[in-house]
Amino acid sequence: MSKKVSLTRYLVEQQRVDGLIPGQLRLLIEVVARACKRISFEINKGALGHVMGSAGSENVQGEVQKKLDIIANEVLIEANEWGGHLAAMASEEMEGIYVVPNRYPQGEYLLLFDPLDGSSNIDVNVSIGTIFSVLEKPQDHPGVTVDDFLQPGSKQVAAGYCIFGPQTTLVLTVGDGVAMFTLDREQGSFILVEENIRIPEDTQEFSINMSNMRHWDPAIRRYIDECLEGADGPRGKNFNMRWIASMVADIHRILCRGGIFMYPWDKREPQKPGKLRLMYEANPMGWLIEQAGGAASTGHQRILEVQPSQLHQRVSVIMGAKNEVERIDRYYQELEASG
Ligand code: P6P
Repeated sequence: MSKKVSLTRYLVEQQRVDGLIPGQLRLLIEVVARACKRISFEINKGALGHVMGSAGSENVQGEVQKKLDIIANEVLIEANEWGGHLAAMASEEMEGIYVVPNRYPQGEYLLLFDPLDGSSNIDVNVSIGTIFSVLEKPQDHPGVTVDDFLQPGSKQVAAGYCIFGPQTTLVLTVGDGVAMFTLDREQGSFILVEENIRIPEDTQEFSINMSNMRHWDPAIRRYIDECLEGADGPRGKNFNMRWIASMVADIHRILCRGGIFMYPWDKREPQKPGKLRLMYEANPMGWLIEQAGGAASTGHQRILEVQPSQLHQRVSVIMGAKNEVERIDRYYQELEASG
């Protein structure tokens, strides 16, 4: 019977090995994991828990909020505000930052999250997830403002997601590879199931919303056309396509079996760089993908090097198999060179 390594034991042992997880960060990760467990239980109630459907309100993005969006946001805020490990939080569901109230001690970390990504899938019982990213609060001034959050993804000290599907699985990096923990519902704890996850540098499976094809940039159109030409075309191999329309589920598949995920800029809203959010979707997912040996690009630069100017800014997302991402980057460069 192989020993069961809990999330707590993994974090303590990692701390001994590489010192990447100071006490406050370990507490933060464990609190986020406990909040994800609570969110999982709420989701699993489904219609029996009266948590399905719309909340009748809109979020800062102008999107209809699902009841579970709001529940997940509240669970994460309430779980994290009193522990003394955080200075402030930012969420897709809140316009401004949430500064830890004065009645609680302030910590040195900033937590950002999409409390429930893919929520359009809630009512049809498709996997959804919580995405989180951790930054250090700048120590050169007292207090905390939204500007303290505007750090590139390369400054993250922890990132991960919890996917709520057939299993509830937490996926985490602190900069020393990617590990996966599945919730043992009998014990109520997350148990290590995989570590040192690696994404193959090549793939035959792409993930994109094909209904947007007529709106794509020519570089993306060239890449997908070549994939569709299959073995008879320039790629010399056939491709499969998957699109779950839940970023957490699509990225989880790539971490488990490889592939490339794209939500690129398109001309439907040309003033927006993309649909997905930089700070609490692309940055955490991009770091996980890189830590697993993949690449994460906007088509023009490494996602983790984008200097944020706004908390909820969007970004073009191309991430997964390293050689495929680099191919698409080349197609963008060739397009620009051709004017
Ligand atoms: P579309 C979910 O709403 C989300 O933000 C991501 O999780 C997902 O990848 C994308 O939007 C799906 O967008 O346009 O295909 O519905």
